[in-house]
Amino acid sequence: MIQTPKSLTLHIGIFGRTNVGKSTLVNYITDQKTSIVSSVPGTTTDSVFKTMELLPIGPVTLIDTAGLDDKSMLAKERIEKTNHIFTMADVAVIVAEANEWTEYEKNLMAELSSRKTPVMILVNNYKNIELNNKFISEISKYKYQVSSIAKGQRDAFLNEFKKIIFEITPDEILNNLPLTDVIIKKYQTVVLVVPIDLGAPKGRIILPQVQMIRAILDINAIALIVKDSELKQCLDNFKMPPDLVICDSQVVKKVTDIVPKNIKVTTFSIIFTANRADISEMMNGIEKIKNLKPGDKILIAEACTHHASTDDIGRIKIPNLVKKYLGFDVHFDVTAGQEYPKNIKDYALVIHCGGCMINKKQMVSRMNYAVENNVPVTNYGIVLSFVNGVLERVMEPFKSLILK
Ligand SMILES: Nc1nc2c(ncn2[C@@H]2O[C@H](COP(=O)(O)OP(=O)(O)OP(=O)(O)O)[C@@H](O)[C@H]2O)c(=O)[nH]1
Ligand code: SF4
Ligand SMILES: [Mg+2]
Repeated sequence: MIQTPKSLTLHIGIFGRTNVGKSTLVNYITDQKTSIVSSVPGTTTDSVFKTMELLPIGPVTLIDTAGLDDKSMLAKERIEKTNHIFTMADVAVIVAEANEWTEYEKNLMAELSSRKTPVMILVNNYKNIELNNKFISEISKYKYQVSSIAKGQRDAFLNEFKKIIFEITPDEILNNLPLTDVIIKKYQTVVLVVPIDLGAPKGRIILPQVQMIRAILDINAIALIVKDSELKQCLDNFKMPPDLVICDSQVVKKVTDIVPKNIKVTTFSIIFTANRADISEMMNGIEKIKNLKPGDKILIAEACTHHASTDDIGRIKIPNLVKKYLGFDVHFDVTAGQEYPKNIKDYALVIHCGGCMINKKQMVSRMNYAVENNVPVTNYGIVLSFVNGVLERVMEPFKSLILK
């Protein structure tokens, strides 16, 4: 469990008015003092993330948020932080008081339903008020009433809580495999090309590659891992050609040159993006590259922060290759971390990383946000393949997903 990447856990957002008992509930579920509890409204300021195993669902991340009903200046910052959690919650729990369904809860429901986030309502029953079932039945059939300090009831509560969360979680989230059902079939052979250059982390293989190996094993296919320097020798040794070669985007040109035309090739980054975002939209972003003008601003968006190397893909390689392709200068900004800059409309294009550190919901939210602001989005792997003249070939395994 400790090893399961957070991006692959079900994200459960806990929302509700200040002082309604959200943090108490999180502590009750985790059986730990995960969040600070107090009778002062607005105690939780930064969202608190707690990952735990919740069988049969599997690993989940509980997100205790700050209430949004405080009108103070300080509350503004908290509200922004909680709004950010809407973008990543796969399912939501609204903690409410018995028989209190105010404008606040109604707005919360509207926000969550606009994001298609399934909701469970948890009524805090510590005042022992008999629940007027009617008011909540009209809103959701998924509800439960609990006093989150009643120790003797924790097991019964957890069983019911897990049952409801399991029921409301969409299947595609519960069985989220990196598109292996579209591009790889049972018993097929896949060669993974993993360059071990100076930029590679010492002593380990990076997360998207590890996740891909696991996904291939999960569908009973065969994974063979090789560096780009040994790829030709590896392919020459096959009696039957492999069904697919997946490579790091940075060696896509070299790999497509080596791999015979009858063998399909794509990149890790494209598989992850296709699994987590609208690949047709990403292809529209490529159309935009063709029409960029001198001086246009491009946003390189990375979903996590890391120390950039001297030949960093987002800061150095992609900007240089795009400028070379265009034959004139354009301006690149980099944003790293979970939020976009406020002036997103100033950009002609967003080039997004594979987003391996964020969940699918967040990746989709980030894409939608740019598109809603009329800024086309594309992806690292797609851009690198495009400027290297091999886009058509690496997109071939996904053609059933691309809308013309
Ligand atoms: N007696 C009793 N008190 C509870 C229960 N749930 C919450 N409380 C109390 O209600 C107060 C607020 O609880 P919190 O869990 O801090 O509420 P919150 O929703 O996280 O509040 P903010 O972080 O301010 O948004 C605390 O004093 C809790 O001890 C309960 O089931 N029984
Ligand atoms: S920058 Fe993006 S692709 Fe790279 S590690 Fe972070 S989230 Fe993953
Ligand atoms: Mg709290």
